[in-house]
Amino acid sequence: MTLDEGSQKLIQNLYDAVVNMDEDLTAEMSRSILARGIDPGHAVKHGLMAAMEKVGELYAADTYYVSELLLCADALHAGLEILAPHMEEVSDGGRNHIVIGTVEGDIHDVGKNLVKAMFEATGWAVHDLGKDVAPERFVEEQARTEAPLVALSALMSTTMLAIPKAIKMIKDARPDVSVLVGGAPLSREVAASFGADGYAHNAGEAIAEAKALLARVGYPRQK
Ligand code: B12
Repeated sequence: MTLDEGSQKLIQNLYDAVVNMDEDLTAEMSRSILARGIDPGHAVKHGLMAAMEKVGELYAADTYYVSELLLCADALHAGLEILAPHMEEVSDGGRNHIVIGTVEGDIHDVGKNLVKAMFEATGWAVHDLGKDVAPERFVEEQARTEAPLVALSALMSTTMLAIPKAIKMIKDARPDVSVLVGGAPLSREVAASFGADGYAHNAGEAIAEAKALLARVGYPRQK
């Protein structure tokens, strides 16, 4: 999509507002973007999500710390609340469902919440079980929602061992359900050895991986 100069400036301002932890300005820019008729999906991708990638880099470089990360995530959510309901994928009624949570024993949820926000921003119906989630809860929620995909997050080398246990319970109950995993101590190789169907290194890659998983099993509501 080609944007005029004024629209490009608005997307840049949206990006800057998130990186600068300015929740109010993020909301204001999001409203201006809608008022100007800019595609909200484009604004989410090139404004909000691009900004969170930058925030991730600043965090990795020790320029930002956890408190900054959380404030940026607040700004991201303020923007998503305004833009996401106007996205095409959300309004067409054929949403894909996903169950997500941080595994048992683990209370880290910043990364999981970013992944959740990314799914929401791209039109998925997300059933978030929160953190420190017992494996049975994943099984129950999958059965309740009939979600074809379950996503597990683990941030510690100790708690990632809860992943294979949860995968076994989920697959024992429903062998056709796909499981996507992620979190800092994991890699594609480790994920595969745990029996996961998919792995993604970050929130951006999670969407493409999820779509590929659903396409592989021919899920009917796949876009
Ligand atoms: C913030 C933080 C905390 C916060 C958590 C706040 C919260 N609400 O989440 C607090 C202070 C509470 C905390 C507590 C603890 N922490 Co801590 N914590 C961290 C820290 C500094 C950052 C984690 C984070 O938020 N990263 C930012 C997010 C954006 O990145 P991310 O989580 O990796 O997520 C991205 C990807 O991994 C991926 N992803 C994540 N989940 C998923 C899921 C799916 C499905 C997919 C596809 C992708 C995906 O996408 C995300 C976005 O791009 C890390 C150090 C570090 N550098 O990672 C330590 C760290 C994880 N913590 C650690 C420890 C040891 C603890 C404690 C045990 C400390 C203690 N002694 O009490 C407790 C844990 C208690 C428990 N039972 O869980 C260790 C773990 C070591 C290990 N064994 O592996 C680390 C690595 C610090 C260290 N170097 O020692 N912690």
